[in-house]
Amino acid sequence: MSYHRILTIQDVSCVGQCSMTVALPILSACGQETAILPSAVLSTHTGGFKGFTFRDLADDMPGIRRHWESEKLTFDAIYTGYLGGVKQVDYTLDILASCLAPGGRTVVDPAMADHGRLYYGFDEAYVAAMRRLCAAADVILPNVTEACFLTGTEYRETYDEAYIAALLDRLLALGAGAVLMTGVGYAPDETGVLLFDGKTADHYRHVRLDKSYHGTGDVYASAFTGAWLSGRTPNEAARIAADYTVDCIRTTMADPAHWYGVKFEAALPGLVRRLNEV
Ligand code: PXL
Repeated sequence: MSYHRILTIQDVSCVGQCSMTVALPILSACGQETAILPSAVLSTHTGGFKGFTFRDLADDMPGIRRHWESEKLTFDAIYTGYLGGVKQVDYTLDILASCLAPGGRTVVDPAMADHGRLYYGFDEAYVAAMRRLCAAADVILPNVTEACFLTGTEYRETYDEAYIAALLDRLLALGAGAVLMTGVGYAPDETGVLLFDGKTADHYRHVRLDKSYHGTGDVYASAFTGAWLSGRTPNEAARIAADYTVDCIRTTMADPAHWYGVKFEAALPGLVRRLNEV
């Protein structure tokens, strides 16, 4: 397994099993050195808790970048998730420009929407900023809702292959190297992930469990990034991450009181075993 230094930039939701509290343990379990840059600190995530706090850390980001530049610190990959505001997105673009090692990889999860709606606090200006960030990425990981916002496409609950193909073309036209779309399924009991690089489209279909949780996109993007950087091809990493995410959801469904995130920890040993298989 190869060892790389990954920087992940996203918020810290102190409670809620999403963003940084998911990315750091998963990337570490994938055997990767993980550096973090928190873009904001929230007491909880915004999906279901009332009255959460939000500390914007955008103004710390340029100073952190300048220090890393002076120390000549660079990263083999930079993986971004929920950022929290337009300023954070623009400062993230500066960090990509100056802190990515030559040949380094950029993974952007435009975590901002689900089920046809933007998350609390986001607006069209944030969507426009996220388009700019996606343009700088090697791989972007939108769900269908995010794909619609990014491309100005009408959101549909049910769709056919032509609708997804049009979304993929429009997403790639934003400028990313490849699109790994999540939550793509054409039947009620199936979902999947679809990797498209402009030439080939690889749709990995799997069971759709009848429960949706916050943070599963973060679990998926973290496992994909970790598996890819540990030496798997993007196609293999996409499948490994999908199977892991299904495992996390299945584990969580056994505990109906656990509503705010997925119990990704219990499934980690299985992910590590899979990555150690040759
Ligand atoms: O990616 C999910 C996520 C991350 N961070 C915060 C969120 C959410 C989803 O709602 O609110 C703060």
